[in-house]
Amino acid sequence: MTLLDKAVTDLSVTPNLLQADILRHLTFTVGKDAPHASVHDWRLALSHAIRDRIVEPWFASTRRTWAEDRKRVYYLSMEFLIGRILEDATINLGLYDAAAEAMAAVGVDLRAVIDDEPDAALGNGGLGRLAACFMESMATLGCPAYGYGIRYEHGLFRQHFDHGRQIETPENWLAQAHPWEFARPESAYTVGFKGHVESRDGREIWYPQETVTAEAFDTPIIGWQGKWANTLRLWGAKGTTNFDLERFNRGDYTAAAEPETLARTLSRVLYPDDTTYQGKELRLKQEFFLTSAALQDILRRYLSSHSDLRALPKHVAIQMNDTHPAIAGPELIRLLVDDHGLAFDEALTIARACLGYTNHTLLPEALERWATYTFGNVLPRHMQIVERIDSWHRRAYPNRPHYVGIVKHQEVRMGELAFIMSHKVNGVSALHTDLVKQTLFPELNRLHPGRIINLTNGVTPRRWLRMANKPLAGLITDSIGAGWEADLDRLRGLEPHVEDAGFRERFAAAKRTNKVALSNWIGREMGVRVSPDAVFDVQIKRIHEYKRQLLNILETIAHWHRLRSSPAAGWIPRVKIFGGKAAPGYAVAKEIIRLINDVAEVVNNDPVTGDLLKIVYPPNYNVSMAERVIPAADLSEQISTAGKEASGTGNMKFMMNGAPTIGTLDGANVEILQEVGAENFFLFGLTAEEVARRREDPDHARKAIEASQPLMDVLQMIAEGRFSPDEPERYHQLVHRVWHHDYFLVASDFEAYHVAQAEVDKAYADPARWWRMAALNTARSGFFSSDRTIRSYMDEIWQVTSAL
Ligand code: B1H
Repeated sequence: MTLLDKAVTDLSVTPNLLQADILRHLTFTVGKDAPHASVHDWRLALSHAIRDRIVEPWFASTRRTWAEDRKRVYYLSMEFLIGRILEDATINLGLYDAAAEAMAAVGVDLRAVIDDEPDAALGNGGLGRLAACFMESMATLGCPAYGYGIRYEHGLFRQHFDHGRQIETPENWLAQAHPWEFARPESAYTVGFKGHVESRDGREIWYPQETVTAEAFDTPIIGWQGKWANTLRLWGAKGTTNFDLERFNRGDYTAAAEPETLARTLSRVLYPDDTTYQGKELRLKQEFFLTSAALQDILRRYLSSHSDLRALPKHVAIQMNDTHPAIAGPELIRLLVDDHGLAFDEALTIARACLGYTNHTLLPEALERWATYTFGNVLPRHMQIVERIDSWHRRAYPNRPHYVGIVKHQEVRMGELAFIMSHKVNGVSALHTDLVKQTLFPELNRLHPGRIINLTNGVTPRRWLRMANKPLAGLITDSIGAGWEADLDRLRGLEPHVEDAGFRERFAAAKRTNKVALSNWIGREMGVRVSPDAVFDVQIKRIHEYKRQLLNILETIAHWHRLRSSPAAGWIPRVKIFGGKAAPGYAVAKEIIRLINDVAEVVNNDPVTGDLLKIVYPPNYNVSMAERVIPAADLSEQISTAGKEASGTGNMKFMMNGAPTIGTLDGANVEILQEVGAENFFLFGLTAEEVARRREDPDHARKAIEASQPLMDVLQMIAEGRFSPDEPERYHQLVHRVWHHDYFLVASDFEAYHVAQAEVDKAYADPARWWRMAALNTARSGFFSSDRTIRSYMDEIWQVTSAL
């Protein structure tokens, strides 16, 4: 029996053993006596008992990778939006029932323990959550991998509402003990900034002016059924030297601590921007901090068992999650040339063979470009290397249609840098990848045909179905047997069942269980009573103009207006659920938040419409809220302006959980529509091509508004202060923008959306039709497992095989 097999069989522990371990940890790790232990104490004790069971498969995986000299994947990302760990780890180890029993035996409710864990919110939205799903899939598939990120002391800000307005407060997830990580102070690297470069004997020597130490913190990531575990290694920044004792002794206490404080700012807080980029020096430093520490660690590990750096690409695949770690190209070259004495061209070839770049957005405001002044100041040696890469590329590909380059108009363009330094570049949905080829990198694509490939995103079904939706997961297993969690295409086996009225009733009952639980939570948290008989219509994601929460709320107002004019017309009740944060500096997005809250206040207190329409916007949307809301959703709002949402991943989670989409032909919606069939999807709106054409008419918004009486009425009501009676002019600018600066085509898509929403009501009124649709969404969601995505990365980019 191999160690790995032993580790797996050891998982079949009895609750009694687990219970003994929990008590042992409560006593000796947490230092609490059971009669006085709080839920928090029990959570720490249980987490340690579960972590103990991860450590063996984790070691076994690492040992196996060394013993077999396997190629490793390194996933570099500025964000890992992990959420909670305890429940996911417990389920992947197959210990959920044992844990529930063990906790019950000591009089504690496992659910309360699980809900006590703060989210690890080290990310903004889709890009960070994708990295977390990928980590779980790589562990499930036995792909030897490390995630590299930053251990932010403060993750994404907490949101609350004050009279409808978003207020941000710092998040402090490390205020409580964090039981999942192992500090590795012995794995530390020096990272430099600024200073100058000297040439000596044909060699360049960088003398940084500032240095910080990157210290490793490791969190094991356990895959499905505990067969494999990988490491998420997050870097914390600290001062290179201890604090200045001389100054301290002189009584200059603040100055003595200053270098330390400055160093720590590097891992202090996550930038709260999602798809907008600001050219802040600290951000550039964070990006280099992560990348340099990761690459030094990768080379150290490689050189501990190999000597020939030219063979690096056979053993190392490095994936850049967007351009945020794109400094990896120049940094790898620098390490190979300056520290290990390779020739520039050789280093360049090695780096390109190791690196891959995933593009996540076309939005011009998200494309990283650094002023050469800032870049050259913070990273003088890298500036030289970037220039050299640029001139190499120009010489190697002289046949280009017109000038393409990395440095242009005194800016370093990170997209071009990442592209040129990678052997593969990928988009995240079929439509997005086409647009990357045609609009973002047309010249580079012609120079390097075949380099751009598509790898449509996916999400992990363990967290997003098995864990978050136990009623539906149970029904699936009852219907098609166990094992679908690691082979999601097997959900197709549900298709024959959808014709069975009994199955549809059970499917509806699972959904209802989730809706009742969500209603109770909404009642407790927000003091609003919502009926589980209503259609739960959900839009949860970052607040952004292109995602068009505004379109949703305008249509909601139109719907309310119609309900009021004939409240007895046999309407289907609706609950409109919103969730999401706006970047703190994004004024327009914050205005949309306030409008939604203002409309909710009026609509929820309208005795005429009563239960027919409720609007709820629970504050502080995060991963754990998504886990509550998505399983209870009837309708998934995916209504971005076509061509703007690179993929979307929330859309896939709703589909898996049996919520049909109302959506545009954007991002992965296109593929969802293809998989599920047009009769199970509420499609509306302009296509990406039509959007581009429509914008050429400078009068598009006015024409659309004048052609739609409902939209005219809605804008009129808002402008009159119907939802802001204390300040009637509050939304004048917003209304003005819809009329005159409607870049995201809210007006042009309004009527089509309104019609699609009416079709939703019609479908819901026919339970056989609705539950067939809902169940087919689940049955046909197999393609959207992140296991499928990761298998493609392994085959098409990383050239690595599973160790299982
Ligand atoms: C996505 C980002 C992003 N695309 C800049 N780009 C950031 C850009 O901190 N920054 O500066 C942070 C995030 N995030 C999202 O990626 C896309 O909008 C989604 O459509 C996509 O599903 C997701 C994962 O691919």
